[in-house]
Amino acid sequence: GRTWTAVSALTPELEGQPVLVRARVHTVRGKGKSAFLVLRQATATVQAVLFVDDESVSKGMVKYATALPRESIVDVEGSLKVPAEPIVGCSQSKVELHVTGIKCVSRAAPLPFEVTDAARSAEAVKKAAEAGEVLATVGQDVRLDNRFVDLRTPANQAIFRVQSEVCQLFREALQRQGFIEIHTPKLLSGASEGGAAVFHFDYMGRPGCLAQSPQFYKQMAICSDLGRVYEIGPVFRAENSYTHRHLCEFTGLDMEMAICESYHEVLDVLDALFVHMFQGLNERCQHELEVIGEQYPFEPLKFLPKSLRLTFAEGIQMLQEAGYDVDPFGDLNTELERALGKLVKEKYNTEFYMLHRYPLAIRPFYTMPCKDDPRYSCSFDIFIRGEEIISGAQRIHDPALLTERAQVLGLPVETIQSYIDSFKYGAPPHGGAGVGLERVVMLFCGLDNIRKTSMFPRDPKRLTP
Ligand code: ATP
Ligand code: AMO
Repeated sequence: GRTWTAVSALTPELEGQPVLVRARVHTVRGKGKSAFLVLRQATATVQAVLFVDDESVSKGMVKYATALPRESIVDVEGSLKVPAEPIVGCSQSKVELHVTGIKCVSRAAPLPFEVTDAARSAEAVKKAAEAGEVLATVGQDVRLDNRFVDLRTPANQAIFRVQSEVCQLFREALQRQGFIEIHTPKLLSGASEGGAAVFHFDYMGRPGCLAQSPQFYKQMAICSDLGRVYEIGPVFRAENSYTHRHLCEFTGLDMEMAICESYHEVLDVLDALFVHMFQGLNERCQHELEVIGEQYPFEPLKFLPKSLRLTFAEGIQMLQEAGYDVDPFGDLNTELERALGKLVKEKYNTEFYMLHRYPLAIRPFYTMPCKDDPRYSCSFDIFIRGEEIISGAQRIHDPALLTERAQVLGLPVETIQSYIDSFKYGAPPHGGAGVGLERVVMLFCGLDNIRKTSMFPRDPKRLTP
């Protein structure tokens, strides 16, 4: 076969050599006897030129190249030259591809929008407006309706590389700490996180539910002596509210482990895991984070080498001292979470922190009550930039107490009997947590909407593409 070169590998060292690339037509400009194309492969771009005066280039070829629709895929042969001046706007600015042959592999139909318009930052649009120029932008719904085109913008290319690295770092850190990866069923007979937000479906004539979390199964894995487990998998929630941070399908990063004394052992694992993850992202995704910042500017996340732990009561006190009227046994709404995030940042100089010992009444039925004060629970939430990314707890491993808690919270015990029974035959004390992947990426990168970090988002209004 022929030798293909990646656009990102087109550097001055290859000057004079013949190269063959397959890339998209990013932009085209015809200028009489010449044509200038910017070719793009993911985020790498290079200028390709055709001159009629070159011996292998005909008038017809220049005309053909000039008429190529943007986003078409072409095979281009040519030789690499080093231009006198760097090419402004191309990632491979120090070289230019002098074309000797060009063939369209896949012709693009008229586009729903220009990729360059979708890639524009709000800042650039504002600056242009101040100078009296109107730059086109593309609305979120139009972008999502054509997500396969939208994903081609540099920021989107970078976001999903960061997302992949989050999963990689999650796996790495947990494997290193003796966890094994498991896969639990997503077709269930009942709700695992309370009935409200569950999707029902027909399972061979019986009622079925889509998993709202791997909660029951990761716990049963601990009862089966698997010790330390984690899962990366889909989570389904029939959230009938249209917010910036809720999806109807998201990716859960779940972990569960046997513990000796307390849920702080789980927090220790999560602390090491997330510090490893943030450092890893800053090191391995430096370029991607810059590219995201060019369209959506953000400040790097502030975190401490050892993460801050505050009790829920301490958090409430901080809010009260700042003048907020808060119920010490109620849940924090989005606004209060953000307010507390701001206070914590001012006082402790971190945007990543753990809040633990939540009131029992606002936690799921499987949460272990505190021994010293049963109004509280052995549970925690973890926040980035004032928004929740993780929930977790020590679990109840006594079947009698579990049944009692389910009854108190009004759950249909018969639908979860097999789960409760799994604790009857000797169950180790254990705890764990669930992390929302899309939220981690959104908040690490300071993005304003979870749809930006979901490849094909599902929300109450959207089931396609
Ligand atoms: P968890 O299920 O662990 O609480 P979550 O982030 O999905 O995770 P929710 O229980 O859905 O949390 O909501 C947490 C907080 O976010 C709630 O206390 C609520 O005030 C707020 N919230 C949830 N939905 C909305 C909404 N549609 N609009 C505004 N705030 C919301
Ligand atoms: P929880 O319901 O808090 O806990 O979910 C865990 C984490 O998942 C993310 N998340 C969501 N992300 C996008 N869209 C949603 N609708 C959504 N809902 C939740 C959040 C949240 O912190 N079984 C427990 C976890 C455990 O205790 O192990 C659970 O599901 O980042």
